[in-house]
Amino acid sequence: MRNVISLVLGGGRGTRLYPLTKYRSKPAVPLAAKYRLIDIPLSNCINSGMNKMYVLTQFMSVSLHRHIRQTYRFDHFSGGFVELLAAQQTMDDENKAWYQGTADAVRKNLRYIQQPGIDYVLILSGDQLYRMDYRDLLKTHQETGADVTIAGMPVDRQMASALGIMRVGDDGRVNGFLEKPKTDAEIDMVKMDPSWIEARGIEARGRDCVASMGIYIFNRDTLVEVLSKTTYHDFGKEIFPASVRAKRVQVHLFDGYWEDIGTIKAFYEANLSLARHEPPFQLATPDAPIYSRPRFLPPTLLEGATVKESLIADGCKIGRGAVIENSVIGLRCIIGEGVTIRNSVIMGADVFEHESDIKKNHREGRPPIGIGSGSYIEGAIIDKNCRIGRNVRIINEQRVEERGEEEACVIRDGIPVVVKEGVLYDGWRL
Ligand code: ADQ
Ligand code: ADP
Repeated sequence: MRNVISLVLGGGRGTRLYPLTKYRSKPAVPLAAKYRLIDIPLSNCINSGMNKMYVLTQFMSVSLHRHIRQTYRFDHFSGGFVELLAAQQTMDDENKAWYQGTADAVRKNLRYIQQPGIDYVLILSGDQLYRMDYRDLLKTHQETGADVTIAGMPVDRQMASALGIMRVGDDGRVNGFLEKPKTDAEIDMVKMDPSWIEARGIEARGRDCVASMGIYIFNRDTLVEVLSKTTYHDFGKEIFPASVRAKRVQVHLFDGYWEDIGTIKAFYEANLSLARHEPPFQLATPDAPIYSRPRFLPPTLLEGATVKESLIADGCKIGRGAVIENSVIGLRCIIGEGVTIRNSVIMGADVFEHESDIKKNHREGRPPIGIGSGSYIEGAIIDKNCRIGRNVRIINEQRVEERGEEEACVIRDGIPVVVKEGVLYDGWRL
């Protein structure tokens, strides 16, 4: 696997996950109480023995840099590394500085993949939750003699319009690619017969489309050629539709758990699904762990709470009479007495506050970091380091879809989100 380089596409301008991306780059967004989004593709790479990794991001947040630096350390003999490649560093002129799309992001960093000894480039998304052994993908790629291999999964028509859809021949060669087909007529142009899917040992269950999972393996020279001869900005929108004739594009079928968590709603739902009884995705497996930064935190102290179907990270203190149901409670959460938290993602805090700071803030009327006693939170996301006072009520009873831009608590995709470092004073109500 030493001849493979992995590139993780760490996000465009991050608008779909805003406001979680207000103060950090997308790969640094916390996930499942103690991880960050970037841990998923990087763990998959390490577990697949592919340990030369670059993360392409628009801007480099301090928390992303710290997380990568303190987590992904390799010994001298393995040759492994994780490097951040931020758009802001490749700038030649203001406008061109941002990566204009996925292919443009890779093009601006071509020199890193042109190192000697590299034969394959694995391209991954930074905002998906799944577990895959990329060696299987590479095997399909090598056995079929493809120029590019795309991981594909069967989906139904409802999902098809949000994904790149491939028409595939009997030999697994992709002969049509349509990015996010909107109409039935468009879907019909690329749809497959469910029997084609069944013939490959996968239960079709009514699914008649094969979607690109945004996971690609390229022959290094093919990738360099395609990117240097064209000015295409995107893989899905431009490169694949244009390449299926000129190049051998192959599909590698996959039918496990896979979620794109690039929007607030998808992110919220994926987090909560992990806290459910029999979650669809296992964080704990013996062979393919998800890695994250080791921390020196005390165990969580539950003083007398009722907790059901929830993930609770280290370093929390949860007061008497608290009720926590189907929620994700991140690192260092200080939760007061009688607090109710339902169906919510609470990201936690980066620090434990000093007693003197808590007293000073109290004199000035500012609540401490954490959730004050008697508060009620349902169906919400609370970003890191928030100060939620006592008897605060956060629930979207009016079912508002979108609200606010600059407030401490906004609503996105119908989900109230308290922004990082947000302050909600005693008695605040949505
Ligand atoms: P999308 O996810 O909609 O579809 P895109 O917005 O291009 O496509 O994002 C792909 C990945 O690249 C994401 O992780 C994103 O954050 C990142 N990214 C986007 N723009 C970037 C930029 N300018 N710089 C760095 N990273 C960037 C894609 C494919 C579909 C496929 C789905 C599967 O285009 O064909 O079905 O992924 O999720
Ligand atoms: P996490 O524990 O979720 O990975 P961070 O990496 O953001 O969170 O912060 C964890 C550690 O980094 C904490 O021990 C904290 O004291 C320290 N820390 C947080 N913010 C800063 C900062 N701005 N500068 C230096 N250290 C920080």
